[in-house]
Amino acid sequence: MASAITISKIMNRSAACTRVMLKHMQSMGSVSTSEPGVILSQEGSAGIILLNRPKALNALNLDMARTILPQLKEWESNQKVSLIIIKGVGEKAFCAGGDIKAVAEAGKKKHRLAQDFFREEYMLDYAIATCKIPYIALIDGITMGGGVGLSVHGSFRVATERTLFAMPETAIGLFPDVGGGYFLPRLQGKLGLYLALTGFQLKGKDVQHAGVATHFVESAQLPSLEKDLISLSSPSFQDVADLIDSYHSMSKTGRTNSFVLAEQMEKINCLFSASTMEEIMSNLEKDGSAWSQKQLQTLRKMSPTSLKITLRQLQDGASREIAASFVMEYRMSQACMRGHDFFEGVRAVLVDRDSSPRWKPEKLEEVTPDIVDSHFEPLGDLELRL
Ligand code: QUE
Repeated sequence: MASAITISKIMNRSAACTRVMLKHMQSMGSVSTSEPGVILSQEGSAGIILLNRPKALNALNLDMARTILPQLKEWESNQKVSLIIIKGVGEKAFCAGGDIKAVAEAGKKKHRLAQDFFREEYMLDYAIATCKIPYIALIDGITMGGGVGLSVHGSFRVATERTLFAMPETAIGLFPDVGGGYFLPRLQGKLGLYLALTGFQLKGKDVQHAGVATHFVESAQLPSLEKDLISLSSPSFQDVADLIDSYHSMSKTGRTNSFVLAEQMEKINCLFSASTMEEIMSNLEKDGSAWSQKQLQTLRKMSPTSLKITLRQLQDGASREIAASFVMEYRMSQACMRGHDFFEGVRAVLVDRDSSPRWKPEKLEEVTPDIVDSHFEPLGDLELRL
């Protein structure tokens, strides 16, 4: 009897232990829960990627990237699959970013996840950018950071009235990665740099005005669009474009509205065309308008190191091929893992949520050219190879 109690106690304890371990491993993204983070399926001639972490706003983790990449490659060479659709579960988000909290935890402990996550995320983004068949991202809801990487490089990006776009990484001591160095400097004028430095959010139709989305369709029409896409037989890029165009033309939302930043574009192009962060700040100070004051307030909250490396990233990325841009960003990501601000930014914004990060260095002037350069140094054996 006594021994039975002991055994049951031990068994209980070991079950509790297993539960704790499992929970820990799940939080590290190394074990899949019963509910998969991403669901891959094939319907008609369409490969469908469904991001399935609604409670985490469908944020991308390493498991999801590892599941999607080989399937994307397989569909690309599969004669029976002629297009790929990616979407998110739930009404709130397409994909709110990467699972940055897990990456920060891993980075602090020098765990491999901090190397692997960025590498495999960028490999996936690059595969999307070079996908040989039409890739259609239905960005219905929050689309930030990592979610932008899963959509903006695809051939078709459909925004809805619920789309909320941002590259907010300078607020967490990071930089607008996932190919931001490539796509942001290719938006009109200095818009991309403005979005990158300030994390400004674009909504709905404006996401298409900016060129982040190729089309705008009301969210209520998406199920019908999806059905029609799936029904296309051996469609070309042009067939897909024609179909999405027809939905786009049917949309009544904001057809006459102008771009939310239309009135500011002249100032953005002028004040953000300086070649250093200090000059951009002094341009805004000299301009002195209410709008410029507001931008200064925003920029002063961001990591000074992030601001400077982001400026350099977009300056360099403007003349790079997309592959070279990802290689550069991987170097930057690993430099951020060696530094201070990323961990502090994640603490302040995502963990403690006190919105009071203490950046090091604290002032733009203290971020020396050597510090900036150190974010762009090659990584030897650890380089991203595409
Ligand atoms: C700035 C950011 C991110 C952010 C918030 C910021 C970011 C990111 C997330 C995020 C959101 C939802 C999640 C998650 C992460 O929030 O990059 O795991 O479920 O990924 O102010 O850069």
